[in-house]
Amino acid sequence: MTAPFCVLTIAGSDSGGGAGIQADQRTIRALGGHALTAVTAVTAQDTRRVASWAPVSNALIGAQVASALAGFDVRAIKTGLLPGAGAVKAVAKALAGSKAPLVVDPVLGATSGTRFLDEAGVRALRKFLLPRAMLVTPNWPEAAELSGRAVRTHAEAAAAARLLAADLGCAVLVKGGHAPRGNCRDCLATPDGTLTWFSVARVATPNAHGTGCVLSSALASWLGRGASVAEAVRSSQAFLRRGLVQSRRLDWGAGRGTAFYGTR
Ligand code: PXL
Repeated sequence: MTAPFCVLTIAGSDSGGGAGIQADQRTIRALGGHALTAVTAVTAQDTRRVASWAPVSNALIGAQVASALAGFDVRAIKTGLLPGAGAVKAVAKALAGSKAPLVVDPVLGATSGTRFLDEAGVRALRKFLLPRAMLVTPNWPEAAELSGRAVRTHAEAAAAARLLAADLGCAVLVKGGHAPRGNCRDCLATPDGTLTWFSVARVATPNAHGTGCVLSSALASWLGRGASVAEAVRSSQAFLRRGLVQSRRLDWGAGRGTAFYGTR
């Protein structure tokens, strides 16, 4: 008898199955784990836009996390969409008793435009959740908002990563997918000031919905198995790239299809 390898995702539901909880569940399963889920919000969306969404109550978010931690051997945790400062605080409080590695994907909004976390929420994230994280994974716009500095070049991404890592006391991976061209270059900064670049050939695809969700779930899965942060980044970047290659020819009509369809 072997125990299932449980990874908890605390994130929003994407009714289109592309990003959020659904992408997390596919990713965690593909990497051999069992996904426990704490749903933080429900979105109604297709490949083009978020038509409507609503937060789950802070109490129910906290209760889902508490049940996961009380009833299962949670080996790693990731957070994605958190719908406000109250949700951030509820999650931080519920996680207080757990020592499992935590990956925070600081989702501020959807690429299609909808904003999920307001400014008070960002402040709460910085204050209550990021100090507990092992790794935080902002993209360029998120790194800019978290650091209060412009991030429009790889040099600025590196500066923001360094600043945030020192400030927050956790590892910071500033993802390079928003760069206008060239390889996808992700920049990892650790609190001691070390900077490491992880570069991978960019995949030209319309199907890039949920890339951040897949990456952070893969990172949590690897960290839960004892990988170092650098090893987890290397493996997760490669995993995401394979997913993008495999899903690139799928025709979802207009809009953006899922980054990880779940094939091998
Ligand atoms: O990729 C950001 C994101 C996270 N979580 C949910 C989303 C999205 C983007 O649309 O819908 C539920």
